[in-house]
Amino acid sequence: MPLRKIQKGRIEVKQTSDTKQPKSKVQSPKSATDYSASSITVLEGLEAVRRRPGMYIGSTGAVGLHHLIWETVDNSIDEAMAGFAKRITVRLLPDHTVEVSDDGRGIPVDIHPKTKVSALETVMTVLHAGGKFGGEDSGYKVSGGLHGVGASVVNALSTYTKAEVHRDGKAYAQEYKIGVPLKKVHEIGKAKDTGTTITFRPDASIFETLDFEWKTIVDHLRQHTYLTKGVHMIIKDERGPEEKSKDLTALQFPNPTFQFYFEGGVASYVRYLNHNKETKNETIFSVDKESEGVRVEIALQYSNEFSELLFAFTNNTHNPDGGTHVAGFRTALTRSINTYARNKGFLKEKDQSLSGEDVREGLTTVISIKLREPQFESQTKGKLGNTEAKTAVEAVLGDAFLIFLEEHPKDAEGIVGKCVLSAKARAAAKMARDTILRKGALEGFTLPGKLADCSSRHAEESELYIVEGDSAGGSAKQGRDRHTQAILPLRGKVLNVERARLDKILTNNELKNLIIAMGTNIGEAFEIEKLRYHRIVIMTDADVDGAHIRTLLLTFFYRHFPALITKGHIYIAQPPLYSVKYGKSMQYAYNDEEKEKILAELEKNKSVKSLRGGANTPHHPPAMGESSNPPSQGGSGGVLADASDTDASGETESLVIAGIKVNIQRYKGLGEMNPEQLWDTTMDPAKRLMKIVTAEDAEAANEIFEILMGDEVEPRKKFIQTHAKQVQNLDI
Ligand code: 0RA
Repeated sequence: MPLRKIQKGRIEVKQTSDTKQPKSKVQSPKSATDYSASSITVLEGLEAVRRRPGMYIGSTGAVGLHHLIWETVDNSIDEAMAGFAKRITVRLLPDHTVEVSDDGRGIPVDIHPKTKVSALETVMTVLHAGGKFGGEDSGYKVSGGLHGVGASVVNALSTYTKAEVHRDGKAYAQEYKIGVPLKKVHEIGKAKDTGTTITFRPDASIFETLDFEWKTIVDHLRQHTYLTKGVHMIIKDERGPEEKSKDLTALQFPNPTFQFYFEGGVASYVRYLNHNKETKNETIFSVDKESEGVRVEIALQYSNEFSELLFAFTNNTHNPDGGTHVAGFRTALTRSINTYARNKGFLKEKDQSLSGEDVREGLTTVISIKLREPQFESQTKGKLGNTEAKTAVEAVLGDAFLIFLEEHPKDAEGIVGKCVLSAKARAAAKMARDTILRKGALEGFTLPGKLADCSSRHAEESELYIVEGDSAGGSAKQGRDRHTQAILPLRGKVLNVERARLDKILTNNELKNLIIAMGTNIGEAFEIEKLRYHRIVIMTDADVDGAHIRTLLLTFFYRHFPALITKGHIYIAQPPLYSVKYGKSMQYAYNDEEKEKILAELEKNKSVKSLRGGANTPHHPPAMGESSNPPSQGGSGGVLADASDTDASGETESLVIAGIKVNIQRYKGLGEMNPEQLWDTTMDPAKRLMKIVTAEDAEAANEIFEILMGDEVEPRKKFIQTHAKQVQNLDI
């Protein structure tokens, strides 16, 4: 199961008691049109939005702020889905202003019969005007059906908005101040093209921040471009230098213009998701069809992975918990592969069939459906509930996939061959597992002999340190808090689990010990309630081997214990890289920067006294007299060398500041620290720094694991070369 992608741009309707009260009320500006009864409703609507912005855009924080862009772009995407817009351009302008334009038909400007004002004005000022306005026969049948809903909300929450429409050879415009038109819609010139441009500046009295994040925008729009085949998405960062330099994510992308265009839609998305994998069917299967008023787009491709990767969307909103469309997909997939496999003689025995699990192994799928009235099981839209979605997806996929298999015999062979192999392997693994389980190998009572368990029986306060090597394990055992900290030393390289099946893992002693120590069991037998330690800490050396073992362990958790990651149980210890000894005092540095800082401080102060207190590091240095000698090189900890006679072997560096010798020791391994030092710098809960392992972005995490762990050598090499520095702080 892939970890879920946390959707940043999802509307979450929640109580908004914490939202800022707008400073300014909606008032009709003096220059505005004379308002009739209907404009009072308009003002009331705008007031409602400003009073409870959270109800409309989820929050008034950064997520809500970005929602303004999503809402605006969604309208242009609808126009693209209706077949009219081909290009959508999003520009970040100075002064926290955003411009979204498209080359669609342009929002109509003629007088709306009901409101007696221009249709454009209605779309921009009346809550929920868009959907009704579009109507059944406006060419929006299979769109989200929400056309224009967001425009008035964006307008109400902006101090300035401008709508410009090109239509019928003319250019029209209207400007607004916190949602209220400054003038009637008026002609501003001629136009050869058609389209709509909305410019807005969010209201600082509504939002906690006005800072847009380049990466968030690029990622969101990339995904939406995949879901809208044939649309060109252009994103430009034209903010002022100050705003731009505040956005750290923009600095990562030196190019301030992004262009996305995906001819294949969801098929392009699948190609992107699989780009580092070895695939089974070269031709990506894809279908785009309507059934029962539901538009169904599906693309899929098999790789030689073991896990499944599936992204499902309804009306362009990600549904991390799946729902009826996913259920329909699975039913049809299993059925059509079985039908094909049986007909072509892939299944030898008469009653043999492939299970859902067999046909999903190594499968990458994107499902995107559009329907009129989506119903979700939760307000966060995590899970789709419409039953017609199941029927529609089942019908569309069942037919199309069988035809695909018939028409692409080579791809079909790759797919069915992989499924049959999965079934065989699954049966073998089950047998092996059953045998092992029967033998009680994973039962909780036979805790591994190498585990130095803690005395506490309360999982909430218990920690398991996975330590690289027996010697570091020894230091950790002596230095730990026995009541709450357990130590499990691991010897040698952990099995590369990316490619390993469950049965192999269960015969690997190191991993078996770990699973038994954790108490949760694995695979179908996994029970998180049985977890014996709420914090599992990976503690490896600060060298290449350490980084490798850490990555292997992370892969192991990611592949086989994703719940431990999502529930925040996995941590990475942060041992220091250097000790800097100066006279009788010592400080630890956790990276090169810190070391330089400490040395700079020494230079500046030229006094031993000023060193004490350790303001340079987030950790407190040990008190005077307490294990302040650096350990001997390569020693197993415990034997202390006198700092004054260390040699210049490259592990220590000596310099003289203000007549006093400064010794810098680089810790290559945890084993070089004695138990007290290890406790002091890395394990003491009161002082230590630990990294929590999160998997916020399934796609990104998955990709890194694949690059680092997969079969392909080239991408791995490239990744390690480009990220050599950051890999030390791999935080997935
Ligand atoms: C309703 C009807 C028509 C166009 C639109 C809405 C429209 C809305 C937006 C919002 C952003 N871009 C847009 N482009 C178009 C057209 C009706 C017609 O011309 O027949």
